[in-house]
Amino acid sequence: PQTIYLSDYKVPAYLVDTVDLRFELFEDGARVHSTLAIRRNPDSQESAPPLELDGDSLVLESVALDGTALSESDYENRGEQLVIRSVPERFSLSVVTWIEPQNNTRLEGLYKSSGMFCTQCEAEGFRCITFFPDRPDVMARFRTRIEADQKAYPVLLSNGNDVDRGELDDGRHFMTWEDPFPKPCYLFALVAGDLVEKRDTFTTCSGRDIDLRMYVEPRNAEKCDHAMDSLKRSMRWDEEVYGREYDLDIFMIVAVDDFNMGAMENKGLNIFNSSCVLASQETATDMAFQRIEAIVAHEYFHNWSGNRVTCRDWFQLSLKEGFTVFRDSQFSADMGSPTVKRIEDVTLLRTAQFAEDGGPMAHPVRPASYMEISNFYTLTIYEKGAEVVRMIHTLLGPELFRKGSDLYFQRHDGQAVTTDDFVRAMEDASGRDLSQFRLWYEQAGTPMLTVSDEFDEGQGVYRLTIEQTIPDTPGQTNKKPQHIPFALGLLGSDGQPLPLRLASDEAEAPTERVLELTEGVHTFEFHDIPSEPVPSLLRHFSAPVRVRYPWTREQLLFLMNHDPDGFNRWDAGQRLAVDVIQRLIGSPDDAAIDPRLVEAYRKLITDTDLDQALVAKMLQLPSEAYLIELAESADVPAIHRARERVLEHLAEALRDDLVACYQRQQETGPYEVTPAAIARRSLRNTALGWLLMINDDEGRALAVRQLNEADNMTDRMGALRALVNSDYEADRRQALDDFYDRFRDDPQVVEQWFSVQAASDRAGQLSDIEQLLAHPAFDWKNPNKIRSVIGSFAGQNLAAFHNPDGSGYRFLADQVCRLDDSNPQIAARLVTPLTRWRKFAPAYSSQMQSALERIRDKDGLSRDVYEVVHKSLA
Ligand code: B3K
Ligand code: ZN
Repeated sequence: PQTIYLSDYKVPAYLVDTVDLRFELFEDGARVHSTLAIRRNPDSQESAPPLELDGDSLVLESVALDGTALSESDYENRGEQLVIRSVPERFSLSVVTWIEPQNNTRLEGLYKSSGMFCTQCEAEGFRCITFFPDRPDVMARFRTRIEADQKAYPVLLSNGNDVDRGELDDGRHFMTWEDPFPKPCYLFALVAGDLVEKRDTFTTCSGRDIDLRMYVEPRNAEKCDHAMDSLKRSMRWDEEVYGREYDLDIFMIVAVDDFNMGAMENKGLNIFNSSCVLASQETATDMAFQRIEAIVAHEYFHNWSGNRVTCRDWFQLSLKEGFTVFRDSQFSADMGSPTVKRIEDVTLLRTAQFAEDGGPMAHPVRPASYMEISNFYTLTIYEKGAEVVRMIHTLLGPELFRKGSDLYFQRHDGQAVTTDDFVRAMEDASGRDLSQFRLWYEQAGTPMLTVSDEFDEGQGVYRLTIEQTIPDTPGQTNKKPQHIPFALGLLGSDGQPLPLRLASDEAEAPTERVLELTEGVHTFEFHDIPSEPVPSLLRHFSAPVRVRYPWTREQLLFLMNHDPDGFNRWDAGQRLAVDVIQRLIGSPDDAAIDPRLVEAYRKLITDTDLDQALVAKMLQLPSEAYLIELAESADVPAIHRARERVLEHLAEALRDDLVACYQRQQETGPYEVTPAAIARRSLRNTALGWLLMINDDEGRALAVRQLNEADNMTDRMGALRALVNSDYEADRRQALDDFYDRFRDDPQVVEQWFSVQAASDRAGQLSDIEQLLAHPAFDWKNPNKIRSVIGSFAGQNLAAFHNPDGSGYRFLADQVCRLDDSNPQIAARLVTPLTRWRKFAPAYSSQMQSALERIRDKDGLSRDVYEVVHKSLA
């Protein structure tokens, strides 16, 4: 496979003004008629370049130029490209292709899912539909006519407004859609199926009524309300916070069962993975409700950050993804608890994105090269990209940031632009110089900040020294220091925040400051400090960096109790727990568990004055994945045992408090998805899980009762998970069987049922996983099922996956090879846990390496998997 470089970017030689599409949909295939209005790009330097159109898996039926059929000598069909050597300055090109959506298992382009036709064109799926300059800087106005059997496909949808419809012979009908906004072809969408429609309306800030429509299979008709409400909240929020009004008259959402990703922001016609949009109290957990709200918002926000202003090329992917993730996380923070949302975002970043940034696939937020763009929809592009935008927000402050985003949208509306254009708009609106800040887009790797301090009692001066280093990553060494906003506070011995005086004569000093690090080493002096303070570093996680500082356990306990920044209170608890667990790894000495940790947790469980949403988060011990990320040379079974020992120790010591906490949190009113209610359920289910860890019979009885009486999926799943992870084997079996019988007809719930087993060290040993793969509800063509069994096993059931005999690795390699032919995008994603092989102790890493080699040696490896495996072994 070829490597594509950003430095090779050239403007397109030809532009497309309009695209006229006609789809004839049949059971044995689809005929696509496309007519393009094409002209030479005045900005292109090339003289009389050939016309080159991208194509993939297309059967070419005919080509005509300005109405005259071309013969095969007039063009060259190279399979992946259709080349016409000589064309006029301006012309119309008509191409007819034949495709087979019913056999499309890659789920890119036009394919079938549960009997309906649907599309996924980002990044390069449109070329699987027809020949086209498939690059985001070619923006055209689309008109789409869909023809299909009326009975099987009563609903026919595409982007924009419906402008015509009618009946045809043989029981067929058609519908025509027109999208007035020029767009890149990756935002094209088509849906045809037997779907029910749910309607609502939204009145925009300028008083326009927007028709909101959701399309789902009839059995899902009752699962649309939450997404619809989330959509309306998103539309209002984007008007209020970013001044962005919706632009078309219709906004549609469609739910599809077979989907490679979460959802897709096609103009006016968002397509969602069913699991990311459908919800009811009985079938979706609180986490699912929150995820749906966030994804609906994310896709909606793309209408401006992505669609109205799009990417020039795929190296700029974070332009739309990083910014839009930042926007959706601001939205979720506003809808719920900002501190909890920050904790969740940082947890994902520190476990998964830091691991990516420290591994063989590390790449900058704006990569310089790739082989397969599908491999670059990564945590770095999305989550680190969002952190980079957040840092601009922190450096500029909310008002200037808003000025910058207004300027960006106004200046680039209708254009395909770069991350540099985004930063320039922020600079121009604020007057700030972000030239050094741009390194965040260019340099990969997680910066490490090493912090040291000294207190000069005589002078009342506290000196803080911060050194920044950025590790080498593939292809990048000797990095330059980056511009890092570092928020901090200092706490006095009474726990009160101290004024931060950077000069001795500073009168009104704030108790929190954002220091700006730009050099390798900085020293800051704080004056009038009465006694040795406890520093609260990197508040709100103001930059995506690691911090090294020699915290004592006393300091961490102090911060857990006193830090006014909720995020840092949580973080202090995590650091303390990490320290306790790490001490235990490989040591059998139970007495080593610090009693102060137990007391800190007792306080969390018993003190009802604390913010319960934060308490629910603070009770979660650092995950195995995070402990692995922190380890030098990870021995996963040892990490797993140490963490379990701490959990069991805590559960035993706090047993009565846990029962009391469980009872106190009993639900009284009707089910609600509010931060307080979510926290209540989370606390209860945590208590239950801990009690079952120690085989507590009262806990077992509570779990069984909760399972039988639950009126919502959060409680049902909480009880099921607790039983599945317990030693009560008979109860576990019974609970799993009952659960399956009850929900066997609901694919989204069956996916949760698969996942809770595959992720469990009790119910998810390799032989169990093999049984799950043989289960009638498992489906090799459905990405959700693959993720819920294979993904959960390799990504969450870490002790089983890292079985010292290497069986987990070989298993994963086999599944990747099996999926490589049918769905390369999913296969490449599944490889991820193996790519981290260098992170593990030698006995493990050598076997992981062999598993990668086993995949490498498969015949006809896809470009997707090839890139990941070769880069990992390099
Ligand atoms: N933009 C889509 C991602 C599509 C990826 C295709 N390989 C979803 C999103 O980020 O909103
Ligand atoms: Zn997105």
